[in-house]
Amino acid sequence: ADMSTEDGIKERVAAELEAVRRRSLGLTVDVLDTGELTAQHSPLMSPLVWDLAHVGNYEEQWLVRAAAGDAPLRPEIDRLYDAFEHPRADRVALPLLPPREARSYLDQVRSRVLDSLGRVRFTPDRPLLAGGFVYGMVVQHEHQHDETMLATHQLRRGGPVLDERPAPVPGAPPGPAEVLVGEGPFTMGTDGGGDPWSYDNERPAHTVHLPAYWIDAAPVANRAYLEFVADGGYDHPRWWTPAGWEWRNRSGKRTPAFWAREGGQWTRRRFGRTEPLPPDEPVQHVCWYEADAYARWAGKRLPTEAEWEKAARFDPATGTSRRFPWGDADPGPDHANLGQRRLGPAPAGAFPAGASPYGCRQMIGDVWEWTSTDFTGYPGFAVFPYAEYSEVFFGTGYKVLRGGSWATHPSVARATFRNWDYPIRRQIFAGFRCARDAA
Ligand code: AVJ
Ligand code: FE
Repeated sequence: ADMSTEDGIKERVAAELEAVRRRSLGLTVDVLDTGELTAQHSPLMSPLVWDLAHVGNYEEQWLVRAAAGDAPLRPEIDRLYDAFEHPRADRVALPLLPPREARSYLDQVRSRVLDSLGRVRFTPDRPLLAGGFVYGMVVQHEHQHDETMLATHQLRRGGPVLDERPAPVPGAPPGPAEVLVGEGPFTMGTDGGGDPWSYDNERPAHTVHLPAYWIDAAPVANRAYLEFVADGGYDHPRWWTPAGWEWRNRSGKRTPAFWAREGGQWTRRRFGRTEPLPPDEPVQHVCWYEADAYARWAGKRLPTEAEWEKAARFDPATGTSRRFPWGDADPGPDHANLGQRRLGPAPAGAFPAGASPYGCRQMIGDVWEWTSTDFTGYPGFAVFPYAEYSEVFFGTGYKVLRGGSWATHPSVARATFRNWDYPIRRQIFAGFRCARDAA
């Protein structure tokens, strides 16, 4: 689609709305029965049927009501699907729309949206609509919930229901283990120029000066993480922060989530299948405390969020920051493992064509990467269009994750995109890479 014209943006909006809905249905009503859709698979997650109707209600509030100015369709269910009204663990007890009703609510909302799309004007004097922003916001919202629903699938008991779809991984000559990022300034964040659908928390673009540092060229793989486990990494408080050690004692965890030791072999459970632990894959399902402890054991540390972003997108030859590590072009299959093309990460060190100017691979896709930074607003941050997306989470104990995972759709994976979670969380598709001071 030609994103320089209003019609071009609308064409892309319609295609993206259609594609994300196909994905949502493929994770819910297409593959699970009513019992599974309404069950609570984990206290950490919503019943899948809540996510499904929630994305429809969000679409109604932002596209039917706010963008088109049309009358509400089902205002009486707004509170049921308000994430701040009911914690995830309580949602199973709510009078939720049953799957069939949720499905038809989604269809009703969507047909209203498509009916009004032609008459809504993307005028620059309405910031919500300029460049089709609010439509992009709704597409990204549903894709983010789809990744959350995949985490629910991973936690669910029972046999596999998701197709394997193993996408080929381009061959990769081995590269250096670490790269050196020289001292100096770079542009962090965006003003939305190249990415009109970027979120408020990615803005504004601002200059950050960093001392020189080394950063791993690839995410930490299971093989290396196993050495930490075998070396008694979980048994020595010296590798852990006090809060991390407390988490280790309280939780009783001694490996990443979904790992097991069976007959002298390490296995992991993945979407209803148990398989040998693949040594070359980036480690997944570790919490921030585990990532931080591993890094200390390895004589390193987690990168700051700014160090992560500079290594991912700054080009020292031109002095500019890119949209993606490989340049400004949208992600292709040779750049990154994104969008649930596989049901897991590709081997660490893959995707040389997606490397950043400094030579870091897999900064986008495969696994979310924990950084050492707390989630806060950039200097000059302004809420847009609502505080409950980002601002209410600033400074309340969340750590920033970067880069997206194999489950993240390309529309939500860019070098400025910021994710956040509590340092104890392990159900998300997160791993990490390490850094160290150059001095
Ligand atoms: C940005 C992934 C932390 O899932 O809580 C979904 C995204 N915001 N609905 C979340 C989001 C509102 C958010 N994360
Ligand atoms: Fe949401």
